[in-house]
Amino acid sequence: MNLHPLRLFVGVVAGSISVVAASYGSTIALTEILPTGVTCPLLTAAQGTCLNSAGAFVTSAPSVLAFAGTGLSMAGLQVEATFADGFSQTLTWAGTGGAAGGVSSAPGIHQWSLSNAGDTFTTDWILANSASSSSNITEIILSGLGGVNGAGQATIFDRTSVPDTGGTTNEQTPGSHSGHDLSISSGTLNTYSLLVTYSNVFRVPSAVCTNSGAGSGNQRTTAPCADEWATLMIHFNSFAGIGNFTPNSTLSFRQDVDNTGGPLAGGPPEVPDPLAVPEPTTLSLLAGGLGVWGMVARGRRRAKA
Ligand SMILES: [Ca+2]
Repeated sequence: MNLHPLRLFVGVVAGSISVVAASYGSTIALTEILPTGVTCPLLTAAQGTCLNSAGAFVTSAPSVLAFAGTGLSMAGLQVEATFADGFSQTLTWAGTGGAAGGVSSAPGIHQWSLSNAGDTFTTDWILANSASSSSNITEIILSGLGGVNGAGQATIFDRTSVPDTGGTTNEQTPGSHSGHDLSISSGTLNTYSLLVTYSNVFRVPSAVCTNSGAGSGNQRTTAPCADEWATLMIHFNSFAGIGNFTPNSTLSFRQDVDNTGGPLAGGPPEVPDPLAVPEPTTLSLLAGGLGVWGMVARGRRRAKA
């Protein structure tokens, strides 16, 4: 099962998206995906674009408990790396001492790591594809849906508010304070071309969005406020440029995270299975009249598998 159908969106949005110039000649395109029926905010050019998809969903927790997430507090975060040769690996974030944390895979021909050593609002993430790797990294997906830290808190990604004046001004989701969109700080290549996608939007029970700053009229005013997200995808090689994240290279970037008061609830919409097999007890009750039909249905399921 693939919890991250974001790859499907890469080709869809690449043609119509606004691209923001980043440092070192690189470009970043920011996109957010809201569930069908949740109205997209009117984003500024710097904030990127928004689209709706039935595959996206709303996640929730009782509160945003900590707005100063660190490498340590992100324990439990799921990080999936995909390589150009088709290899894919998902690792669970863990603390590595002090305020630092990360994921790292050393053996084999797909050696990579992602880490952050402090407060994510002010401290860079560092992505590395080792010189021992034999393939480019094409995509990194980070998801707070997979787990929680030792205090039972999940990790979510807080986007930049407009205007981003700090503190609680324009914080949107209550308790989140200002966030920070993914931005490139430095890298060993000078023409990274990133498509950054935020999906599976987060909300707290309160319907209020805190929009106190001037110029905030383009934000959503009721939850989900669309500044906090459970899933972040970084896709390489979306536009002109070197693109793919080659072996023996690093990328330093900034992205703010917060921690929630409890695990994330919510998930992909349930799709009814028209050939679902009844529970055994139900099946026995129906055996007289519908038993033959049930056996036919099961046979069809086996045939599809
Ligand atoms: Ca915020």
